[in-house]
Amino acid sequence: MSSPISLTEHILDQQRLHPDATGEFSTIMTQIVLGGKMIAQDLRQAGLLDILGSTGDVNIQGEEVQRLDQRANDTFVQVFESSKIVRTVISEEMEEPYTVIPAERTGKYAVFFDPLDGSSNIDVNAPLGAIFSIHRLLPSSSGKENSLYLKPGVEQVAGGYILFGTSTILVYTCGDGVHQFTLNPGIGEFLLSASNITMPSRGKIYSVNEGNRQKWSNEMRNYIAHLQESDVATGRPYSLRYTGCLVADVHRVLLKGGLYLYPGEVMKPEGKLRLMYEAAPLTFVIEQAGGIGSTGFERIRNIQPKAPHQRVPLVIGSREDVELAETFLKPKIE
Ligand code: AHM
Ligand code: MG
Repeated sequence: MSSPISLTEHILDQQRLHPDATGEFSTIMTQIVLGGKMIAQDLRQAGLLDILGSTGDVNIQGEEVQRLDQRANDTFVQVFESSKIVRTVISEEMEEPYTVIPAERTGKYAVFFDPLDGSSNIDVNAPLGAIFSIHRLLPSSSGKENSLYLKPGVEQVAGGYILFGTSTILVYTCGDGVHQFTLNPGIGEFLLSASNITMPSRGKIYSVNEGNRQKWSNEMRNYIAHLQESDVATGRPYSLRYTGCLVADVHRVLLKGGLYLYPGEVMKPEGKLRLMYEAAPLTFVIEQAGGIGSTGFERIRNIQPKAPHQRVPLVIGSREDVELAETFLKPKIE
């Protein structure tokens, strides 16, 4: 039996592949891991501690902030504050980017994160996630702070997620394959549980909030109807699975194939999910495993962001499934 590889060792091994690396990136990854472990510990005891329920506040997204959302956000900010390597953190739970290192000092990285994804699952002991994306900044860049870190997904240095499910797992990519680590709670370490994950080119499951059907375009309704039709040759009808936690649904897609969709709606074409800390990092992971992330019209990785909390429609999963969805969803040129 081969000896277990911890996530810390894995990060350092990756660092050795880059002789010019200063170790700053590895430290950031280690901080994310620490934040993930602290949040996992909180979630394990959530029903026993007084940390469930709402704070009474509404976030930048117009959504009710849960106490655990706030606590997870504070946890990540604190770990980044402790070593002052990340220059800026941008979170779903903070209206403005948070400057860890004042502008006059250097700081090569910005981290985008969704500290607790799937908030509606908090009070019912269903899966939750955290999503992160790391961008390299040009320290000498001048111009508006926003222009330093609002970069397309294709320029991410790393992207990944933590899934707080029946076990806690961390999945990440630095553009060199997708690797999965499982938290061993006894020793408090994430251990490598799958490396260089490749996903099926086509699946049998779709994941979407079908309660929104009346709000969708005809093209979207036609695509879902297509998946629900019987056709033995193409493996239809597809099964529907939807957890209410994007990370959990995308993780299933990564391992089993198929696709997750949160489309735009006729009255809200931008959809619900956020480009920089939901769609882009998950697309980085899925594309490294052989899949595709798309809006249905264009590829997520190519979108030039205009604002930190920008929303995008998301169609993500197996290559053939997403390509077919695009043929339904792309506007037809008459
Ligand atoms: P959140 O980051 O505020 O939790 O919102 C994102 C979540 C996703 O995890 C999930 O897939 C989706 O929103 C669920 O939304 P809905 O309840 O509209 O289906
Ligand atoms: Mg989210």
